[in-house]
Amino acid sequence: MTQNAAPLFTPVTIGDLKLPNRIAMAPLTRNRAIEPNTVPSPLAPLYYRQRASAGLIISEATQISQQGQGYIWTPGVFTDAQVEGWRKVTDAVHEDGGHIFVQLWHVGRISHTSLQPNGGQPVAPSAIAARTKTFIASGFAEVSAPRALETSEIAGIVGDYAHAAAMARRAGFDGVELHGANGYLIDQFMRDGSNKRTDAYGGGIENRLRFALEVVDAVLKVWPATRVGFRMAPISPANDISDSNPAALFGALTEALSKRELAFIHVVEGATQGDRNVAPFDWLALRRAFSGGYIANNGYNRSMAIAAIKENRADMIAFGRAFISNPDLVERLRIDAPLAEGDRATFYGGDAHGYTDYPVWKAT
Ligand code: 8OZ
Repeated sequence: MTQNAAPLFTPVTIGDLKLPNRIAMAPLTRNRAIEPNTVPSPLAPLYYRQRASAGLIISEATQISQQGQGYIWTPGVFTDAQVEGWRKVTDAVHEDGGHIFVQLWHVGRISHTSLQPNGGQPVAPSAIAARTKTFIASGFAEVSAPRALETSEIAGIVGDYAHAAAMARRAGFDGVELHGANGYLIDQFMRDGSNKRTDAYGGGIENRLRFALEVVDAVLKVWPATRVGFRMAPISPANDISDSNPAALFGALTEALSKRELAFIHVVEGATQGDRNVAPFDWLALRRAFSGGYIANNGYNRSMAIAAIKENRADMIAFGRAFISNPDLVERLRIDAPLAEGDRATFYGGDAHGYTDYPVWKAT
């Protein structure tokens, strides 16, 4: 018997936004921006419009600066041309009644000299290379060895976040999500496997959270807290990241975000795109520690999502890959229609094929 999807279709307030359902579109890297200036693809307005029935869309990860880019063809939100491209996206989503936050991203050490300003080294809290790959013009490549940021450089990066946040307002986004997950710069500062600094940004938890919270506070000068969210992946090993005590670290982070009354935390439960049970973790403790909304992500199917909302373990459920191949995922979940499989070959890079040409469900 089909499980009733009604719990997913109760309205929810996130920050000050009243959203019609509990289904969020997770950030999805699709690598279709136009180089050399990483302007959103002319296809992006249609792609996002097709998915505007999501209660909330989080955009693909979007770099805040050239230094923040780590993969070819990912969009930025720091130049006028990028803002113009994004404006077409936000207009399209709003015309169809949706809401969209931009995900602000700095990759830190997950980058390659070919993408960095003047071909320089990627930057990181410490000069420790991640054992992982990125993709560049010529295909997959080992990430380049990073250099450790000087203490005096950090304020400039915080300023880049504030600048991108202001540009996001001009682009018509409804809010911003800070990408604090998956082993990128904010996560690199937070976790002790990648942060071996001896200045005020390294050492104990308070110091390792300093960069993340300076970024949050800078963005809060540009946006009200009701329009700012934070994505974290407390136990994910994605991009070779690790920490000796994730419960303490992410508990302290969540408390600090709660004090600032952010709109939501968006939590990758388990290994990103992988095992939800990669390590034990008390997700409910994070939910309880946080004053705003809890968006749960990672490997949820229809029945898991319904149960999580019914049992009040989350306010929204973010679906990632299912949204690539099912633009009408919201309707399919409602009527329990089968989900289309995505074509991996067109996930990252390419043209309209595998991007804007997935059909909506039709009963036969
Ligand atoms: C897949 C490929 C490249 C980047 C993430 C932004 O994991 C990403 C990403 C995902 O957060």
